Amino acid sequence: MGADHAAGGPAAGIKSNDPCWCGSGRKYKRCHRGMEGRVLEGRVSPMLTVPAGIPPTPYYATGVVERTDERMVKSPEIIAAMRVAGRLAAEVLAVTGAAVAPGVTTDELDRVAHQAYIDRGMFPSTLNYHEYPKSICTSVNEVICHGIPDDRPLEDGDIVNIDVTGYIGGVHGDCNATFYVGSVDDESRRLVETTRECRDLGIAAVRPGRPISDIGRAIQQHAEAAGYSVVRMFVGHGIGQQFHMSPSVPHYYTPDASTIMEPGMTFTVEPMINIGGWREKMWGNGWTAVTVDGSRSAQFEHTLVVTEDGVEVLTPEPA
Ligand code: EYL
Ligand code: CO
Ligand code: CO
Repeated sequence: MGADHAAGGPAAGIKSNDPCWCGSGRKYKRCHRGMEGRVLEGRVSPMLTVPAGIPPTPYYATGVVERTDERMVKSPEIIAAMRVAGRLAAEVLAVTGAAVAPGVTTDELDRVAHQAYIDRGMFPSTLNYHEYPKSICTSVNEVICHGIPDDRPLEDGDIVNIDVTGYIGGVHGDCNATFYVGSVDDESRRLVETTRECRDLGIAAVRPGRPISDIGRAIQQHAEAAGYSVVRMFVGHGIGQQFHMSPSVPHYYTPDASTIMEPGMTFTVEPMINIGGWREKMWGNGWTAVTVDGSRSAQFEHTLVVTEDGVEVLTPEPA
């Protein structure tokens, strides 16, 4: 749509039933109305390589992910390895976030992150995961998640989520944060800060002996009190030797999330919060989700472990 036809934008005074300015032959209301200002799919550069000395993920060579019988409750040895992977992933996130600026493309952010993983001996977990082509996800404005880094330069006023997952010592560490590009409007800033609070309130609800549904209840309560909605299609996930596994961690309340939290369980909390409605649609690339209504969406993520008396964040922000 659109980019395949005429360049430019709507003439002043164009009406819903007028032919669209783009030359598609469709009515404006069935074509570009409401699409102005939205993020467009860009060009994706070739997959980067990783030096041979860094042990790859089990799926890197084929793009096919084999399930194993990994337990939700990890051994002390695995938790120790996840502490290392989590700390290093958080460093990669901070290094990449520091490169965010107007005019920088999301592909450039991917190259910064890719080198930061390598510098720390990590393999980028997303690389060829189900054939995903990049080392991070970059989700701009109304992109909810799984934005693929491309040639779109960041614009002053954008918000961009950077999602980092790295593999080292046989385990994954997964974290993300939303960053401001230049000067961002007050409503977008309120969205981003509320979303960070949602993540942290969800984490604060983690306690052994309680159901996972406590997490989504805390998040949904805070998001809706602020006038926002919680994305339903994407959830937090168990993590360890596998990137994604049980349990599923919804960010809204559902009695289905009845798994009781136990010391040693490791999973992510990664709420996606929208200014408008919670509904998503997928881009033609099959990976990227955007809000149906074009409203902005923000996200923050940590990997954590349930402890005897609460929770330990495995992806702490570097001091
Ligand atoms: C790859 C594979 C469809 C990621 C996460 C990259 C995306 C869409 C198929 C979850 C699931 C990151 O970081 C994640 N969660 O925090 N798939 C992911 N992909 C991908
Ligand atoms: Co992630
Ligand atoms: Co995740």
